[in-house]
Amino acid sequence: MASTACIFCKIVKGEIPSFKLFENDKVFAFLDIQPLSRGHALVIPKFHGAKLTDIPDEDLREILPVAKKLAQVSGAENFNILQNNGRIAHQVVDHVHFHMIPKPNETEGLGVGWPTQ
Ligand code: IU
Repeated sequence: MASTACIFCKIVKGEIPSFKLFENDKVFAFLDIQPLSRGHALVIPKFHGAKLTDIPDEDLREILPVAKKLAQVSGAENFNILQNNGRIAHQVVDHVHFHMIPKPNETEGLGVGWPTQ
């Protein structure tokens, strides 16, 4: 299930530190280490698979509600949910991950209960 070589599996197991935002039996969420904006989060299945097509539905269906909650907590009115599959599609880490990328503007507040990055 978990891959010993996978960096995101190591993050899930706590072998590599991360800023954890959420965890349950199937899902783990943490702040991206190279954020495109403040609050840029990654939501991943604990099940190891490189591409969306490798992940069982029962694990996948737990992901979007977490991404939705993180978007709500971020306070961002504008945000992207992004998920890349394969090098040509800009996937760098071969463990499925959904980006939640807040798109702040000058008027909306970001950072309700969130760290400064
Ligand atoms: P991509 O969809 O595979 O291109 O995105 C990979 C993301 O994983 C990218 O935004 C990295 O900053 C992020 N990341 C991370 O948060 N922690 C890590 O240890 C590694 C990559 I490696």
